[in-house]
Parts: sequence; structure tokens; C-alpha cells
Amino acid sequence: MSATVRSRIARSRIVNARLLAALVLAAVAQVHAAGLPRTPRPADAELYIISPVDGAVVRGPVRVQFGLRGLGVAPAGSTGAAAEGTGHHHLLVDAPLPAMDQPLPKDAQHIHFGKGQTETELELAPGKHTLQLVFADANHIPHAPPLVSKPVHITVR
Ligand SMILES: [Cu+2]
Repeated sequence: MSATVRSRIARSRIVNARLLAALVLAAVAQVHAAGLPRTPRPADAELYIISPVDGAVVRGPVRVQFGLRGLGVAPAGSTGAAAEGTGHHHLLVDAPLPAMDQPLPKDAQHIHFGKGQTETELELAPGKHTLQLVFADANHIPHAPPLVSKPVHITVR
């Protein structure tokens, strides 16, 4: 085989690899556009922060109690019947609402309660803070439609 033929074959392999990569990217983009599977929830379900109340002036640590109606709480990763009509709480601390069509971020401002907890205690710096709950399914993806509480604004002394 001449060097020219060999280099032509090599070049066509590169083109094929590029074409394959483009096709894979297109397929991934399509799946992304179609969205991840969302768990439906009752239209009348409610999510709210029981305490602290909006406008409260509190001393740390701040005990936050989660309120939920129309759905059940189950640990993250639950499957089958245990996952049906359930999910777990997520508390946003001084964070805007993240994307509702994918798993919620997990960091100091997006706290997951994947063991099924319904309250927590927060160490917050003195000053103004905003707390908001988002309920999500076993895979940390908000339900369809998303179930989000009203934000609660507090001042920590
Ligand atoms: Cu989660």
C-alpha cells in the first residue's frame, strides 16, 4: 500500500469519526430537548415553610420546618410503589430557583433532605436571608408541574 493510499484511508477514518461524533451530539441534544422523565403530581399539592414565618427576626441556629400536602415524603432513590406520589425536600438558601427540568444542584445553597427529613437547623450569618423549598422526586428532579414554596425572608440577629 502506498503512503498516499494509507494517508487517504487515515483521513477518511478521521472524517468518519467526526461524522459519528456529530451524530452522537445530535442524538444527545435531541434527548436533552425531549427532557428527562418528570414525575407527575396532584394539581392541589402544596409545599410551604411552617417556620420561620416570612419577616421573622430570629437568632441562630435557625430551625426550619417543612410543610407538605398532597404528596408523601420518601428517601431519595426510592423505586416502585415507594416512589409513587412521593419525593423529598430541598431547601434553597439565598439562591434563585434553579432549572426545574433536571436534577437540582447539590451544594450549600441547595440542600437535599434525601433521608426524608421534614425539618433542619441552619447556621446562618447575621443579616437578611431568603429560604425556599422545592420538592423533587427520587431522582432529585422537580415534579411536573414543579412544586415550590413561597420564599420566606428572615433576618438573623
Ligand atoms: Cu434531592
